[in-house]
Amino acid sequence: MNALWKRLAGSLRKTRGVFAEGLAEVFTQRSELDEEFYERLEEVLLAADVGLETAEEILSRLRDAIRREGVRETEAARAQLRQVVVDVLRHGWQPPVEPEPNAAPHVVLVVGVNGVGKTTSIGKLAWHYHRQGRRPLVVASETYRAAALEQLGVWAERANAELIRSQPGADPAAVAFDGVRAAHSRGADVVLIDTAGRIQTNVNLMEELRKIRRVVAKAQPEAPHESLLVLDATVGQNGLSQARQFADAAEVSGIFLAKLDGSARGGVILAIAHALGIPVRYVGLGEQIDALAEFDPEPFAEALLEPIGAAP
Ligand SMILES: Nc1nc2c(ncn2[C@@H]2O[C@H](COP(=O)(O)OP(=O)(O)O)[C@@H](O)[C@H]2O)c(=O)[nH]1
Ligand SMILES: [Mg+2]
Repeated sequence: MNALWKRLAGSLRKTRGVFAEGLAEVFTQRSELDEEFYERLEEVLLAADVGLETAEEILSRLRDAIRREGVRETEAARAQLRQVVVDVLRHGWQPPVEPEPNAAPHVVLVVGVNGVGKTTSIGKLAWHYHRQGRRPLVVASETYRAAALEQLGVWAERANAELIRSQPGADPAAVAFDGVRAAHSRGADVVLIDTAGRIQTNVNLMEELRKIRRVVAKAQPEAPHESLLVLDATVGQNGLSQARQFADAAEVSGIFLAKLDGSARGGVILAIAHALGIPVRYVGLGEQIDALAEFDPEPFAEALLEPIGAAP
């Protein structure tokens, strides 16, 4: 946990700047747990883009815990806050579904709006699986743009993954089908399907996602095993409404929160956990191939809340 914590603390610099520093101020400068303490705390939560609804929930749980435990000192309140944050992050959380060895290929469909980090995140996931000794295969079901096909090709090569692609303009569902079949014939055991970016309000593109799902299930009955929605942490609360609409249309089973390193709004991870109940599975912590972490509530709570320079 220490290694992960150190890495998170470094990558989450921007959010920590708002969160950890703001909290340090609240907890050291205020000696009483009065109304002003809660107000200052709320300001810090909102500044990190936790969102009003989630911030109020956190404060209400904190008040309860403080009352219940008879806490009088701000330092002890800090421990209570940490526990409340862990509880919020645990809501709906499960570790990622790991592909079973020697089973049929584990199929992951990756969806989201344009530019959120889908292709990059697929590159990281392919590398993650490759490092575990799996045989990843990536599928370019984003067929509209030639540049997108090339970008995925570059990531596939870096990650030692096989690549299935077709001509620009091919039917995305047909390519996805071919990809899953190719995984069977080539002995790949993880299939990562890259889809074109789409706006959640575009009915045709949402219908296309449903078609991809149906066709993938024809290639392999229980697939896709996971539908990962990639969200961009730098857009903060806006990602939440994206997620709600995608969840309805695309049967999202997990979230990949990309660009958490470049965001001062990392508090949105609390809002996602609290409001959506869709598990955050992974976070993206940079543009490099290994800048990926599996989401785990406790080290994340530590990394978000602990004062700069402290170690758990
Ligand atoms: N800092 C940072 N940048 C990222 C991360 N993930 C993706 N990006 C960048 O976001 C931009 C869009 O990524 P891309 O994968 O092409 O998005 P897509 O359109 O959803 O496929 C690129 O410049 C990536 O390098 C991340 O975790 N951290
Ligand atoms: Mg892309």
